[in-house]
Amino acid sequence: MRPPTPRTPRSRRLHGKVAAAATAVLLTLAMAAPAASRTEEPTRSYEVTGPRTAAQRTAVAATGASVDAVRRGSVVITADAAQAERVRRLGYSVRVLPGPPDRSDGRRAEPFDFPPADANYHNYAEAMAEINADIARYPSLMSKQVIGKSYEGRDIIAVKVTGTGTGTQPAGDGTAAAAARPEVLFTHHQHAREHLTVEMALYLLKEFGSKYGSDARVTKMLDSRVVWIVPDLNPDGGEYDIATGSYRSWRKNRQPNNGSSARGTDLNRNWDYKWGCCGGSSGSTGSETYRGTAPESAPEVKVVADFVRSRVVNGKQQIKAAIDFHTYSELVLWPFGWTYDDTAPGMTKDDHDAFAAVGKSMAASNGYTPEQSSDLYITDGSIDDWLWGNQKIFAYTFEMYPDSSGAGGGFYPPDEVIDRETARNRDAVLQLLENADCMYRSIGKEAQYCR
Ligand code: 7B0
Ligand code: CA
Ligand code: ZN
Repeated sequence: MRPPTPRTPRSRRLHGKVAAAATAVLLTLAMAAPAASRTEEPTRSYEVTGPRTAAQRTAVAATGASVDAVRRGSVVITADAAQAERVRRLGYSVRVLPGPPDRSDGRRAEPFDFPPADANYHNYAEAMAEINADIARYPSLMSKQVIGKSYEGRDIIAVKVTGTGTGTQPAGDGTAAAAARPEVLFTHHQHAREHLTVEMALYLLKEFGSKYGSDARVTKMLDSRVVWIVPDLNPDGGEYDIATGSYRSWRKNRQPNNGSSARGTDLNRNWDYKWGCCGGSSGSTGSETYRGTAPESAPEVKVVADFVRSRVVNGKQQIKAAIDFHTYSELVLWPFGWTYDDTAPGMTKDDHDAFAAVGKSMAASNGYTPEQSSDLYITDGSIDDWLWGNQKIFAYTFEMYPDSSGAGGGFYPPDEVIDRETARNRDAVLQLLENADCMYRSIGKEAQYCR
C-alpha cells in the first residue's frame, strides 16, 4: 500500500475553509453522478457478431461507437442505446456485456481514487508524486517539463531521460552534437479508461532510473538517445473515470461541446493530419470517437503537438521514433490508419517495410500481434498518422494487455497484472531505442537512407 496522497485535483490552488468547502462540493458532484452523468447518454459494452472485414468494422465504428476489440467475425464495442440500435440495423446481432468490474471489496470508495482492490494503480496525484520521486532520486538522468494544461487545468508533463555518459553522441541541446543523439517519444493515456498505460510510463521511468549504470543495454541507449515520456495526455478523463470509485468506461477528454450536453473529444481523432478525412471518426458530439471542432481543438492534443513541433531544431525533427500506448488487444500497430492501402502519399514501400520490420520484431518479443492500424478499422486524426505523416516520426500504437475482453478484465485488468504487463514491453521499448538512429537498417537500407 502506498502512503495516502492528495486526492482532490485543483484543490491545491485553494486554501483553508474555501478549499474544504469547494472540495466537499466537488466530491458531492462526483459521487452523485451515475455511470455517466445525467446529461450524457449512458454507454455500455456490447459484443457484436457478424463483422469480419475491416470495412465492416469501419461501418460499425461509423455508428458513433468505439470498437474496443476485434475478433474473427465479431467485435466488442462501447455504445449508447442509439448507437447500439444503429449497429443492429446494420444487420448484426448485438449482445450486452457485463459492465466494468466491481473492485470495491465491499469497502467504501475513496473519491477520485481507484477502488480498493485496484489500489496499486496510480491516480493523477499519485502518478505525479511517483514521477517527482523518481526525478529526485535520479536528478542527473531525468528532468520534468510542464508542457501545458488540460482543459480542467491539470499539468501535462514531459519527462526527459538521457544519460550523462560520454558516448559517441554527447548530450546537449541545439548543438551539432545533440543532433547526433536521436530522440524517442513515449505517449500514454489518450483514452481515459486505459489506465494501464500510465503504469507503463511509471515502469519505464523506474526501469531507466534503476538500471542506468548497471544494465549495459539500458546504459548504452540512454547515453546515445534522448527519451521523452508524456505519462498522461488525458488527466481530466482519467480522473473522471475513477471519480466515483466505480469505473465509468470513459474514453474522451472532459471538454464541453457547444450546444450539446455530451462532453468530450476523442483525443486520438483530433490530430492535424487527414483530420476527419475518411470515415474514421465522428462529427457528432455524443460519439465515442468525436473528432472535435477542428484539428487540435482539444487543449491536450494542442499541448503535445506543440511540444513535438518544439523538437524541430535547425529545421530537423529530433524525435525519430515513438510509441503511443493504449489498451487493450495486445497489438503492435503502424500507420496509416486513414487508408487500407499499405503505401500512400507520404508512405513509400521502404517506409512501410521499415515500419513492418521493426513492428514485427517488437511484437515477437512481447507476444503481441503486429499489423497496420487500418487492418482493424479506419481511424483518421490519430496521433501515429500525424507523427508520421506530418513529422516523419516512426510512430507505433501499442495496445496493451489483455488480448480480449473476457478473462483479462478488458479496460480494467486487476492491479496484480501491472508489473508483469508493463515489464513485458521492456524489450520492445529497447528495440525501438536501438533502431531509432536508423529505422531503415531493419530492411538493410542503412546506406541509402542514413548516411
Ligand atoms: C483507437 O481501443 C488507434 C490506432 C491509431 N491509428 C487504435 C485505438 O484510437 O481507436 N484503439 S483503442 O481506442 N485504444
Ligand atoms: Ca488487487
Ligand atoms: Zn485507446
